[in-house]
Formats: sequence, C-alpha cells, structure tokens
Amino acid sequence: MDTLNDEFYMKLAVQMAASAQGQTGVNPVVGCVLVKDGRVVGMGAHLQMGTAHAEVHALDMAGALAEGATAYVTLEPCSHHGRTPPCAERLIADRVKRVVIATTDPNPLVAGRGVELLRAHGVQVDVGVMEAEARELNEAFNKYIVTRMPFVTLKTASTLDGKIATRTGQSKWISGEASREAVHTLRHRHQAIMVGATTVALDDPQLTTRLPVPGLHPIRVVVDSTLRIPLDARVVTDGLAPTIVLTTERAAPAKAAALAARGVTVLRCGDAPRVDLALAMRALSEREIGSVLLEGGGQLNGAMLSARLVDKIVMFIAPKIVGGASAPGSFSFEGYDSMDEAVVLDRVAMKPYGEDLCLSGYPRYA
Ligand code: AOF
Ligand code: ZN
Repeated sequence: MDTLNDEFYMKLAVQMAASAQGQTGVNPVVGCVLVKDGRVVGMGAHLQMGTAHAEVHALDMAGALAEGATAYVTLEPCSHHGRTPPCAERLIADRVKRVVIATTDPNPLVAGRGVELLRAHGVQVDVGVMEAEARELNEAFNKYIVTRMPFVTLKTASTLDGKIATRTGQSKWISGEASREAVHTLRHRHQAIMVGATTVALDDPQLTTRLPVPGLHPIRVVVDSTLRIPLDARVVTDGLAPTIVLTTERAAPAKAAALAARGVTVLRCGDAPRVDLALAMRALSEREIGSVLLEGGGQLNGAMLSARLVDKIVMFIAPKIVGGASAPGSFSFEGYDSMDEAVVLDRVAMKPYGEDLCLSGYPRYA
C-alpha cells in the first residue's frame, strides 16, 4: 500500500499532467494538488495553451482553504506574465504555506525565478520530488523552450533483420496490434507527424490517430523536394488535419499552387536538390510545432539521423525475418566505416508489446 507522503501527492499531480499530454501545444503539461490538514482541497492541470495554469485551477477549487495548504506542482510555478499571470504570485496571494516542486522550469523567462519569488515571501519550497518522471513528461517542451527547435521522436517498426518492408515493398503488417495501438498514442502526443514523399506515394497513409477512444490528429508534414506528392493523396484530400509540405526553392510553382488551392501549406526550405532539414525543423518551430513524430521511411530517417535532428528513437521489433538484400531498412544513409562513429542510444528502455519488443532511447552523436 502507498504511504501518505510527498511522493503520494506528487504522483497524483504527475498523473494529471500525463493525461493532458498532446493537448497543450508548445506549453508543458503540468499538474497541481493542494493538501490542507490531511485533506485534498484542490486539484488542477494545465489543459490548453492560453488557458489557466494548473495551480490556478487547483487554487480556484480550494478557495479560502488554500491558506496554510501545501501545493504539489510538477513544474516550478511561473514568475512571468505570459498568456496568463504568474502562478507564484497567485500562490503567495492565496497564502499557501509550502510548495513542493518536481522540477524547475527550463523556460529562460522562469528558470528558478519562481522558486526565488516564493522563498522571498516566506513560502517553504522543496524541489526534486519525482523529478525524473516530471522531466520526461515534458521532454519536448524542455528542448523547444531552450533551443526553439522541435523535439523529434523517430518511430520505426522493423523485422528482426531490420527490414521495414519485404523486397517487393510489402509492409502490412510488420508489428502486431499492441504495437500499432502504442503508435497511435504516440501520434496523439505529438503536435506533428512527418514522413517522406515516397511513403505517401507508395502507401497513401492517412497519418491520423485511431484509438479505442477519440484522439488528437497531429499536423501532417511531408518532406518532398520535388513536389511529387499526388494531388489525390489522402493527406491532401481528406481534411482530417492540416498538412504541410516541406520542399525546395526549385519545386514547380504550378504544383505548389495546386496544393495551396487544396489547403496544403507549402514551405520552401533551402535551394539544394534536397530539403534542408535543419531549416525545415526551424520553419516548423516558427509555426509553434514543438514535437514531431518521424515515421520514415528509411531514407528520411537516415537523413534526419545524419543531420543529428533526431532526439529520441522508439523502435518496435517484430519476431519475423524477411531477408532480401534490396528490402529497405529503418535507417538508410551512407553509413560509417568504424564502430567508433556509431550513433549510440542513451537511457535505453525495453518493453514488450504482445510478441514485439519496443526498444527506445536517446541518440548520442559521436
Ligand atoms: C506554471 N503552471 O500549469 C504551466 C506553466 O503563456 P502562458 O501564460 O501559458 O505561459 C507559458 C509558460 O508558462 C510556459 O512556457 C512554461 O514556462 C510555463 N508553464 N507554468 O506555473 C502551468 N503550464
Ligand atoms: Zn503559471
């Protein structure tokens, strides 16, 4: 049985934050629980960009009971005037006695100032309860807010021999149902989903979120240097989510106009024969896209990895072997001569999904 302690209440706050993953745009997910004299008197989560922060919901619920209470917050209360007023000031005004924080806010506008402000007004502040869990919930925000580049999660599903299709191009299905459902949850939790034009031409995917309950569809991003995306592709015609095509200055203006007429946003990133992927990621972040789920194929995965633009890899491995020297793999790029140059994953985690194995980690570039 769980003991009633700081971790117990923080765990609840973390769970509330986790439930909002995917719906706060470039804002972090945050949960807050207020406890007074052994009772929970307020709870809240930040639910959408531009709306109240977690602390405000919890304090509104508690009303006068906030006086003398302890607040458990998964992220350092803000000290700045953003789209909403500073939470640290509100906690002080409502006379909260103690604030327990999982992790500080990396936002340069906050970054410790929330803690300082609270302490300066005599509030007891303790930082670091369930820190790792709280930080991981906001790994995309943590990167975006500091670098203004989106956090890229590369997801791939391959056979035991690393293939993402047979030598004739068949890819349905490599992974099992449990893995595929996990992928749709990943889609829900990312602001955008990105694939190459070849994937669109071959598979005509919808790139939407399909789960046992309704999910959020990510913005669809297609990397297409020559604008060969068919005008009747589902991502162009179905209207289920916005679609952005990343291309080059050389792409045909008539095709760009035809796509634009169908509601597709065409962004030109670089003059080279290929899309400048770093520029492209910057262009997405300028549109307030802070997280991207990269779903291949192998060429785009390889190019993104070579450009060091991949932050996390989530790989589903199915217990199947299809062989074929020409069958495509998860990462197709020139490759390295020496093992010393290999991209190595840090903080590796492994989890079974049905008969598949999900291996994830964070690439460290040599
Ligand atoms: C908190 N509690 O629940 C959240 C915080 O534009 P705004 O007003 O929504 O502010 C966004 C920034 O505030 C965001 O970048 C992050 O630093 C912090 N988010 N802070 O105290 C919350 N969502
Ligand atoms: Zn706030």
